Amino acid sequence: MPSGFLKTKKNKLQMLNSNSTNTEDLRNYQIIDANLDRAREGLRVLEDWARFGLGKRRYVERIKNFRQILGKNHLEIYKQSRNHIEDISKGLTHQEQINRKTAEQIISSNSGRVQEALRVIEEFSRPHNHELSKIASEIRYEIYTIEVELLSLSKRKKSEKILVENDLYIITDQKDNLLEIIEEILIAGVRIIQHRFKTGTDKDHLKEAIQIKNLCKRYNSLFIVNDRLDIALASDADGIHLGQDDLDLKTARKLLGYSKIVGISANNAIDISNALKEGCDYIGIGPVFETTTKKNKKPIGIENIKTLTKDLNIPWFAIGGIKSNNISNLKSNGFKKVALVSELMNSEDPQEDAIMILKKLSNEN
Ligand code: TZP
Ligand code: MG
Repeated sequence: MPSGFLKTKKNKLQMLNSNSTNTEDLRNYQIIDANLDRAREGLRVLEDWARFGLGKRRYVERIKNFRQILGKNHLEIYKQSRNHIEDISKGLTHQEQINRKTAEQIISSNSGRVQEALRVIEEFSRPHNHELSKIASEIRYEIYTIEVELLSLSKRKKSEKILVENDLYIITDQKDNLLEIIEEILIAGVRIIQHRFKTGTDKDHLKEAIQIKNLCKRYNSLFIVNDRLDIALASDADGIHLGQDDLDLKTARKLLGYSKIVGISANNAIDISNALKEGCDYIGIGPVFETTTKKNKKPIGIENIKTLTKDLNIPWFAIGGIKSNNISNLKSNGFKKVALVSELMNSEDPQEDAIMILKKLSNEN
C-alpha cells in the first residue's frame, strides 16, 4: 500500500486486517504496541496504589476499566509488529527512575508515563484507527484528574497516619511569644498543632498561621487551623477543625479538596454519628472537665465519654481541663489521646512539660 494512500473508512478497516501492511504502517503499529503496554503497566501501578496504598475502591475500578479498554484495543496487528525493528533502547534507565522513593514520586512518574504513552497512541493511531486515538485521548484527560486526586489522597493518608500515631494534640492560645512556645513543643516531640484564635485581625492571623505552618513543616508535624477555612487554605494548612456551629463538613471538604483532613468537635451521640457519616478524620470530645478556656461549656465527664466512644474507630481526642496531673486518671479509664490548650500555653517550660506529658501518654510510666 503506497504511503499517503487515501484512507477511506473501508480502506482503513482493510488495512487493519490485511497482511499487505507497508513499512510505515508496521512502524506505527510497533509504536502503538509498545505504548499500549507502557500505558497499561503504568495504569497497573496506579491501580495497585489505589488498592493497597489507599484502599480506594472507586479509583481501583476506574483505573482497571481503562486497562481493560486498552487491552481490548490491543489488536493482533499491533502485537505482530512487536519485533518489526529491533528496539535499540531496551533496558535504558534514567537516574530519575532510580531516585523515585516516595509513593508520591511513584504516582507522579507513572501518571506521566501513562499520559505520555496515551499521547503517542493518540497520534500514531489517528490515521488508521480513529476509535483508538479517541479512546487514548479521553483516558489521558481522565488520568490528569486521577493523578491530582491520588496525590491528594496520599497526602491525606500521611496526615491520617500522624493522627493515629500521636496521642498529644496541642491547641494554641493568643500569646506574644507563641512561635517560641510552639517550637519548644515541637522539639519535645509533639506532632499535631491546631491554631486557634478568637480575636484580632485576619491579616495577623494569616501571618501567624503561615509562620506556624512553616515551623510544623520543619518538624514533620500536622498544622490544623481552627474554624477558619480561608485561613486554612491561605496558609496551606494540613487540615481544619470545625465545631458544630462552624461550616459543615461537606462544604469544607468540597472547598479544601481531598488532601486536607477535617476534624470535628462533637460531644453527643448524634453529632458523633453525623461526623462519622460525613467522613471526618478525627473527633475532639469534651469538655471532659471544667475549663477556663471554654467557660460556658458544661463538662460531660469521663463516664459519658467512655460510652460515647465505645465503638469509635477513628482517632478521637479528649479535651477540656486536661492537665499533666489528670492524664493518668484518663489513661486508666482507657483514654489514649488528649488535646490541651492552657496546660502548655501557660507553662513556664513548655518543652519540659510537653516531654513529661508525652511520657505519661506513652506506656513508659
Ligand atoms: N473545646 C472543648 S473544651 C476546649 C475546647 C477548645 C478548651 C480546652 O482548653 P483547656 O485549656 O485545655 O482546658
Ligand atoms: Mg469552632
